[in-house]
Amino acid sequence: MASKTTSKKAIKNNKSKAIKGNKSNEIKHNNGDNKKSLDLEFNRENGTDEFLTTNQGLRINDNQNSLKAGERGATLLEDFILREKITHFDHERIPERIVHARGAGAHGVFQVYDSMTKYTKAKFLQDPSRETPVFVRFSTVAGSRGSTDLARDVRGFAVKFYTDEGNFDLVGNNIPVFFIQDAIKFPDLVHAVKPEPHNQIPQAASAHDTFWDFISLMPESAHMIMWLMSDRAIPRSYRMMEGFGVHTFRFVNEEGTATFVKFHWKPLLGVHSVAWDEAQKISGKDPDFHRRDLWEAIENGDFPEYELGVQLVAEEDEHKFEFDLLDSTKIIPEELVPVQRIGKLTLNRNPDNFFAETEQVAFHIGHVVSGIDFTNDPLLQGRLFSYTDTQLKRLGSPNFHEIPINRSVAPVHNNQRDGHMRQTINQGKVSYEPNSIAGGCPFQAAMQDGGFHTYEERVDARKVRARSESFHDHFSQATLFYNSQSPAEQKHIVDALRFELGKVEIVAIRERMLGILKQVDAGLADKVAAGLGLLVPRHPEQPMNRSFGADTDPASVQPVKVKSSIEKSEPLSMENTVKDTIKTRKIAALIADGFDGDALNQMKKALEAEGAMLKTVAPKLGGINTADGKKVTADFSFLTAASVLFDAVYVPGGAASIEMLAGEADAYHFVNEAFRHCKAIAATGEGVDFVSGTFARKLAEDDKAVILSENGSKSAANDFIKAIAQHRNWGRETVRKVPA
Ligand code: HDE
Repeated sequence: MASKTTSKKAIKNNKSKAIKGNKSNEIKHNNGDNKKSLDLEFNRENGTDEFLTTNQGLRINDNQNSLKAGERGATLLEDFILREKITHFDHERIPERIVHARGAGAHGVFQVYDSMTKYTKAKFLQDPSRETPVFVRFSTVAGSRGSTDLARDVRGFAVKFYTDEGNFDLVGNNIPVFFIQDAIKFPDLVHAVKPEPHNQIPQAASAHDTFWDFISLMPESAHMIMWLMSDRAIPRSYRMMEGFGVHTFRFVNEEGTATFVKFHWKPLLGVHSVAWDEAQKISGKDPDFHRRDLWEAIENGDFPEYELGVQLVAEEDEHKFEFDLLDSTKIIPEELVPVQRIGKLTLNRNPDNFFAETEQVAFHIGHVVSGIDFTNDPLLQGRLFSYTDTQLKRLGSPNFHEIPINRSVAPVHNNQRDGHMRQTINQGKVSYEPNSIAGGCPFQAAMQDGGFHTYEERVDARKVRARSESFHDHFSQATLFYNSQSPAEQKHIVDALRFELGKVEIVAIRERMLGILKQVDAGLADKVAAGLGLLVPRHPEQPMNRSFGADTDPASVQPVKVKSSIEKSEPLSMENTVKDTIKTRKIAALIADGFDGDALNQMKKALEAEGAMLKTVAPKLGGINTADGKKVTADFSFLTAASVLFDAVYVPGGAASIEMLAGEADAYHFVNEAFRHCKAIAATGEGVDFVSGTFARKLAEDDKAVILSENGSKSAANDFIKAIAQHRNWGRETVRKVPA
């Protein structure tokens, strides 16, 4: 080990020696070659061609019978194999995340397009040829670990970048704002939304009294509520939703110049959602819908892709907006500061083991690298405390960073020692600094060696418990969001509010919420009130704002509505998203014996050429005969599939097939429900009769998403593809009603 001398030269020599000589697990984690990628090989185990053993490596001879005093006798305490197995089993669970318990993870890579050196010295944002490994975990927030994927909820979008300079975690959501402005309100918010404490009902749902009681008293949540009641809260797929860092962060460059930055993830497949009725049905038919969708896409090689976007604001422009950059209930409208797309995230590998990776991954907003720094956003500041604290509870030890999925690929050297489940075998007798015995190792790093140097923000203030007046506008961006929605999206918000408040039992809470909605948009409040059989209160209850202490005069902190400099923001509406691709979309073809095999093949080819998938659904599983006697294996039966699990439906011809389908209530329901959920429907040959028969009189002539072609022309496939790319024909909702 290091010599006892403390001369500068000796220290320098020892520095390189110390790093090279390290035999700890970090290096082994990288397969011993110090390669800077996330390589979990060392920890993998699959038992192939191996004997069954105990945890001590002893080969097990009988895994079927415990050790007994005679064949019919009592089990013996001596049975160390039984005890080891059962004990391990008894301890298999760890506490679920207090929020974001339900999730799905994936590995991938991130690559920057152009060097961001002008703004940040973060190395992973410098070199376009460099691939940085990442692990991403998507989640819902309110539900427990086994709850449905399709709850109306915010989605977590947490990304761990394993950079050469240490881990950077971008722990974001699919909604760019948050309910509250100050971290001190977070436990209240979460208590309010979680199942009610007396009976643990409802699971994974905000539609209950305590949530709306809290929200109706927290007008600062108005903007977030607009997003939560919009279709953003019921995504079609994790692959088709945006992500946001929410808070304003700082980039810092080599010169020490800081720039405010908001992070965005933009999915290349666009932002798409399902219908609320559909979401509820999916929750029953396939509660793992999003998890499965992500898994299957990656297994199929359809790697989900998102571009990293940044909105950059110079330090000197901090106060030029009508909102406060430190207020997490506000966005920076893209019209004011455009989003620059600076790199791409590709998810290309499923985890090997859900528990080891997706469950044990520990994100923390405080995991940053040099070149990325915080702001004083009071929500962000509180999060800086919470994430380490929660990992200690959940993973049970301060050594959670040593769990393979959490390990930095940059070597870790410090004087932290011991604790539960320590993996690293630290060598030598020195575990303190300064020291001379280890030659001063490990050393502090100067800034030019990548040492993290906190941005030196000027602070000159009184110590207060208060909120800045610049945080008092609670409604203008809620209104901006509502105004930016298409008519169909606005209608969905009204319906969602009617649903949620309709489930609230205490009428006073409903009324108080109407008072809040009135501040957002009087028309919106009226529509919701009509659905609830109530009137919008003329004078919303005062004071609504509870964001002040006991000694503050409520009149001095009333919420205000600042005039927004823009009235509409296009990127806020999903109407304006990517709609030129059907890549990875799942289309059902309804078939029965005697179906037109050629028509199905043609359609399949056309859809697959565009990157979509066609799956057959039949009255039974197994072989289904085409009209000319060939056999096709059905992918699903009407029992194992439902229209809510598909993006579109196609009914090929074949007289016998159609006759058989005509006797299947589920086949009718399939098409009717697809129609109700505004999906594209195509039929060729005799399939046209079937589709027409389902809601013949109700079919709008001008519905471009229903393609009927008796002779099965090629243009039918083209029109079908165009209609699927539109995602949904939401306009249908208001003109045609279908009982499904
Ligand atoms: Fe979190 N949040 N959060 N949060 N959060 C957690 O950490 C917390 C907030 C977010 O997939 C917890 O490991 C506080 C905003 C995601 O593992 C916990 C506050 C945003 C995930 C916690 C917030 C998030 C979490 C629970 C208010 C979007 C899942 C388990 C001050 C920018 C990460 C855990 C994963 C998880 C605390 C607000 C995103 C308790 C105190 C705002 C995506 O530490």
